[in-house]
Amino acid sequence: MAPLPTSKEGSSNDHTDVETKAESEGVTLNDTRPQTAPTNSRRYRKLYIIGGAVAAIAVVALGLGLGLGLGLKHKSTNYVTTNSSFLLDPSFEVTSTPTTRYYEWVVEEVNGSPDGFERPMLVVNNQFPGPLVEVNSGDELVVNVFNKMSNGTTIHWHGQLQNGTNFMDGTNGITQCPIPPGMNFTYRFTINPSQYGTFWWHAHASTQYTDGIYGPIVIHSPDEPIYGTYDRDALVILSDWYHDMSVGLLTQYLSTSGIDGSNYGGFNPGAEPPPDSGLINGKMTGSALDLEPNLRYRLRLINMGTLTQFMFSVDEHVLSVVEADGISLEPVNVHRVPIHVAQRYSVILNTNQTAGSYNIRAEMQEVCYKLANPNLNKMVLGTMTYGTTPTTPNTVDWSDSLPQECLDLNSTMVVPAIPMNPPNSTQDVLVSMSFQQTFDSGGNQVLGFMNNTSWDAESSNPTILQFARTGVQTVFDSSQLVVVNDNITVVDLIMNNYDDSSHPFHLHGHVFWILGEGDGSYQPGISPLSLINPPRRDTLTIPGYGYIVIRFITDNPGLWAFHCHIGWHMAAGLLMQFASLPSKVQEFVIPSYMEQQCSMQSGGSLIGKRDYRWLGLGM
Ligand SMILES: [Cu+2]
Repeated sequence: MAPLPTSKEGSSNDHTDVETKAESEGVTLNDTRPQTAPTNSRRYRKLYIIGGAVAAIAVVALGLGLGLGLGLKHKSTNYVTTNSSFLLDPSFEVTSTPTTRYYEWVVEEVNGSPDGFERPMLVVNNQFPGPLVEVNSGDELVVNVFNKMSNGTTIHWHGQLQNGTNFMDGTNGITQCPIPPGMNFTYRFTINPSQYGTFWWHAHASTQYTDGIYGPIVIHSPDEPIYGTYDRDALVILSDWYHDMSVGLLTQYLSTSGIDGSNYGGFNPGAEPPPDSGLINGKMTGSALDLEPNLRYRLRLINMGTLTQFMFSVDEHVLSVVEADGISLEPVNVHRVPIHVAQRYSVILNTNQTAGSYNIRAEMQEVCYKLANPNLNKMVLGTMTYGTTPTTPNTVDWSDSLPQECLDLNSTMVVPAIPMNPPNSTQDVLVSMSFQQTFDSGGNQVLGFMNNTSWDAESSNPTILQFARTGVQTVFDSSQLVVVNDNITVVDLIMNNYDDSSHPFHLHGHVFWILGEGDGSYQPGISPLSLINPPRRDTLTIPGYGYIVIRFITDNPGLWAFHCHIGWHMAAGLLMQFASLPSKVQEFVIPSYMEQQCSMQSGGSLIGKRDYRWLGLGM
């Protein structure tokens, strides 16, 4: 293994170190804005001393607040949802000159009530949804994450290629061990100069992100084909929401009696916990976009939910789809956009209709669930207003019928603006995904399987460290399905879905071509494949009892998860890995504190057996 760096990043077990570091970089705690690197000019130095003093006062205040508090387990409802923050600052400088952007994040448990029901939730810097990461292509991103929760966590940067920095991918049990309570981990990586568009970050340990640890990433670039074709940027974050902490729901979901306690008499085994509500920009009601008339707005739609596909629309406004998962598209006009978990779309909306307030609709596609919640209000509404004072809209929904349910936007509508044909494949990887009843725990436990493997996070022995220690490895624990390629290979990943539901699958560290998808099993030589500028994405939905064929190149060294992004399903085992160029993994300079933090997991022994047991709050 390569020599370990001497940096103290991420090694502290006391927040003081974080603050010292923050001060030395001119960052004040609780300042959630990105910080560019301070210069040596006197002006900056002065600001920076003041900043340090403010931070010191903040630290003392925080210490007093925590140490001499009233013994309340959670803070009161103090998370932030500021609607104006969902409109991006038009003065952000879009440039191809890279800089370093620093963020200081504190992850903790607070009480909140996004849908009116108060519950404990997990948040970054007291914000929900979490802080915006706004960068230019090629920038270096440094995020120091301090874990103030009582359980471990990791943060994953969804859609980031992490070329050469796989160990910053933030995937529990694969590229990292959970950051232990009271410790921090500094994520430091370069945004790929060729990447731009709409992304997000989220916790990647068990189902933890379901409880609120997520936020947007916007990458600007003058090279983006749609750059300059719109006037303003706005975020539209969609998510489903539960009234209980996910760990309790997960435990019940994976128990032999299932989510209803009886597995529906065996009638509906494996039914996922249905959400209690849906949110637009962190609110069930009252989310507002106050816009200016006669401008072209780029709405960046991100589904940060756990289970739900949404159908998004704005009354009386045609949406021009121009981006899917960071890939610019030939614009296509639609009334509604289906968006599954972890996917992103940008749509251009022109505020050129009669001045007024209009309904924003995010309709939860409850029909895709195995189990419905009779109390769920499926139609989540927000208000878009321009040219007048906001009022409750009385606009009506589009009258045309919904597109096919539970599937992605038709691939004929996802045409990359920069055409790229895939190279010929050199390897077929055939995978089946299914849910099966197992008798592991003496009863009928329903788990997810990729081929014959139901994944479980190796939270103290992530696969990246296994490779870093031993080089090319081909034998793994029974809970790990790993496809190893130590040469650059063009992989056709062919997956058949033996489950009746559709599933949004995400491949870490890659943009793949979608060659084909359809009903039934893939038939070699018969199922049609598209090789001329096929859609490129990082997350696609495999149809129920259907198949997909995606192609990608194993030229990015590291351990890359390929998994269903429905939180419950990943935790139930629907995850496999690609180990690309493992000889290069051995050369990675992995921060020494990663090993240190791994050795702290439950005394350093393998956790095994479904990671919810130790991620559980008070369990
Ligand atoms: Cu799934």
